[in-house]
Amino acid sequence: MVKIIASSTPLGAQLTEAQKRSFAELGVIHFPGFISRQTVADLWRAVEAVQADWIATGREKVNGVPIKYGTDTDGRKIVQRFAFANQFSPVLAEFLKDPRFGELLDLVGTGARLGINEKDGLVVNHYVNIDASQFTQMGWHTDSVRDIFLGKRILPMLNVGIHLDDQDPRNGGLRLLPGTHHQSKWNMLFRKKSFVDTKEDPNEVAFDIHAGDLTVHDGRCWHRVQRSSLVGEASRRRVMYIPIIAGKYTPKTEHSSTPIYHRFQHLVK
Ligand SMILES: O=C(O)CCC(=O)C(=O)O
Ligand SMILES: [Fe+2]
Repeated sequence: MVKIIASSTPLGAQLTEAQKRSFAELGVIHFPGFISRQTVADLWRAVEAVQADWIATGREKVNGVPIKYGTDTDGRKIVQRFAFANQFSPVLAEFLKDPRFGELLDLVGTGARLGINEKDGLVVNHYVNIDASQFTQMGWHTDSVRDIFLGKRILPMLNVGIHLDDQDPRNGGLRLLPGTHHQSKWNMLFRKKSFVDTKEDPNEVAFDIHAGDLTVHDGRCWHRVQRSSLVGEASRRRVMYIPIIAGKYTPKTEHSSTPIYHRFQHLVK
C-alpha cells in the first residue's frame, strides 16, 4: 500500500513557519480546500470554453507547445493537455490573481513570479482511462529536466497544482519521491528513465486529494502520475498547473519554437 503524505494546514493569509519547514524538507506540500467546489465548477466551465474554441479552430499549438487531443468516454474529441490556457480565458487569468498565489512566491524568494507567459503557462491535464484516450498516466520525471533539454541552467522552479477532481490515492494519481529536490544534478538527470519509467518506487508518496485542493512541488523532485485502476467516468482526473519561476523573464509567443522535450510526449499515454 502506497504511503499517503499528510496534508498541511490550509493556506492562510501567510505561510506558517511549519509549512515552510515541511516544504523545505520534503519538496512538496498539500494544502486542503484552496477553492470551493463552486469555484472548481466555474473554472472547469472556463476550460471547456477554451477547449471548444481550440477544437473549432483546429488549433495545434500554443506558443510553440503542442496541444494533446484525445477522446472522452462519450466519444467526443477533447483536449487532454492544454498549455497557456490563461491566455485564452479571462476567468482563468483572473483566478491566477488570487493573492494567495503571491504568498507562495516566498517559497522561491527574490524575483519569483507566476509563469503566466513563460514555460507552458497554465497547463490543464485531463486524464481519463478508456481505450481511445491519449492520456492516462505519466512516467517518472522532474519538471526541471526540461530546463536542461532547453540548454538552460537549472533555476528554482515550483509547480503549483490546482486539483479539480477527488482522487483516492489507492486508485491512482500523483506520486512523488520526497526530498529528491536535494539530489545531485546527476541524479536529477539519471535516477530514472525520464517519462519512460512508470514503475512504482518503494519510497514514493501519494496524495489524498479532494477537488479544490492545492499541491506545490519543487521542480527538481521526481514524480509521476499512476494510471487509474478504474475505467471510464470514475477514472477522470483534471488538474491545472501553474509554475513559479525565477531568473530572467523569458515569455513565449506564437513565434516560439517547439521544445525538444515535447518529442517525448508520444511516450506519455
Ligand atoms: O498530472 C499531474 O498531477 C502531474 C503532471 C505533471 O507532472 C506534469 O505535467 O509535468
Ligand atoms: Fe511534472
